[in-house]
Amino acid sequence: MTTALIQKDHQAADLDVARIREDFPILGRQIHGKPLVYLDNAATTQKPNAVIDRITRYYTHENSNVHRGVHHLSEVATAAYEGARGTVKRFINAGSEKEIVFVRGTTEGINLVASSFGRTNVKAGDEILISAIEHHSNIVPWQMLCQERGATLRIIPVNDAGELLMDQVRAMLNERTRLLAVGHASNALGTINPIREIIELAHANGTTVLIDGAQGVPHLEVDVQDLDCDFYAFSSHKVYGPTGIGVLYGKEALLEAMPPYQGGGDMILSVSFDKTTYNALPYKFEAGTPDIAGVVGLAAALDYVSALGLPSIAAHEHDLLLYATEQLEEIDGLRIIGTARHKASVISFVLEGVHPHDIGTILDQEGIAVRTGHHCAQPVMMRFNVPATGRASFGLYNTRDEVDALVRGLERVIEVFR
Ligand code: 7TS
Repeated sequence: MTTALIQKDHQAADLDVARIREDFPILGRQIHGKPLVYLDNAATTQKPNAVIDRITRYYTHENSNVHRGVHHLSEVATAAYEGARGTVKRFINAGSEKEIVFVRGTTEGINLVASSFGRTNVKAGDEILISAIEHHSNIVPWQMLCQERGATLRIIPVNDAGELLMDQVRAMLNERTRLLAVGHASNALGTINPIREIIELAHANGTTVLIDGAQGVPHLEVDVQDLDCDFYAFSSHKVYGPTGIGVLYGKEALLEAMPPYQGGGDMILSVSFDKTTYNALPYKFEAGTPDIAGVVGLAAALDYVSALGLPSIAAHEHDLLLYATEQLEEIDGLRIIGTARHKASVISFVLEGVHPHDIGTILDQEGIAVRTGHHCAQPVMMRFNVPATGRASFGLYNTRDEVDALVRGLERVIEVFR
């Protein structure tokens, strides 16, 4: 064992995973008569009691609409909702609560920027730069925008390990590049991108930067001021919070200059048939009754993660990544797709002679949940010349025993199909 690995083990021991697992009621379930081994955390994470109970408390004690009534419950709900905005601000170290916009998730955050920032700033002949390993939600909104504006979408290539070619980033940035949008970490390969360097290069070129943080926030400490990104989007459900809610961080000056994304209640100051004036940030971008329960649930999730500490979580997940990589590499005919030096706890793989879908089905019978398919990243599959992969992705509650279960499950797959 290398010194680095031993160090990681030491840090990983910070996390009392056996106790932590008791916080997640679903982990006690049996699936097809076997204990659940949940290794699909990149798709969505399970929820701790702290989140489930917080949502129950909201609906049993606090439910009301926000920013409206003077009655007690409306004040309580508004305080909870706006308090959660403060929690998010602190979690990603934003400069102001005005910079925290609640959206449905990463997808909506990116669409908001494509629609509002894109339509006002991107014109015919301009270029938008993304990478070859993006999730569809960081591809399609830009394609739609480019089509509408007559702009060009350009793709930063990756090497065979799945790492962005940084000399290409330098070469592709030019006076026409309005926006660069890349993932913090890839959901299909696990690659952690050097976003600090990318942001610096883009800014030196006068290019605005959006980071798709869907796979960043659950695993890495994020300080948006330190990174100096212009936009950062993430989803609550991938960081142990509820589904249907997420965050778009944007620098105040940029958000201030952007037109609303949707019209409706809450986003206005005054409406008449002649003229409507818009509300201040961040409300300008939060039309309609928001997902109040989702927002307070998200804050509970971020508090939960903060209490454990992202450095400890990251060390534990890194230990699982190294252990699982070693174990999987031992399996005859198994090939890992995505071998970047810096990886989040995601392992994509193919097994010679077995379709990934069949891997998923057999593992499911053993109670093991992995994702199989293209992971909403079809261009990644094309780049690596595979139709699909199996993917195990680890969260803070996973264990080495579960990695062993995965390995036994894959041996069973081989028995059945070879
Ligand atoms: N970006 C990345 C990098 C993602 O991994 C995902 C979801 C999204 C954006 C979209 O997030 P949403 O919450 O708006 O849907 N990724 C996955 C996945 O890997 N398996 O299921 C969803």
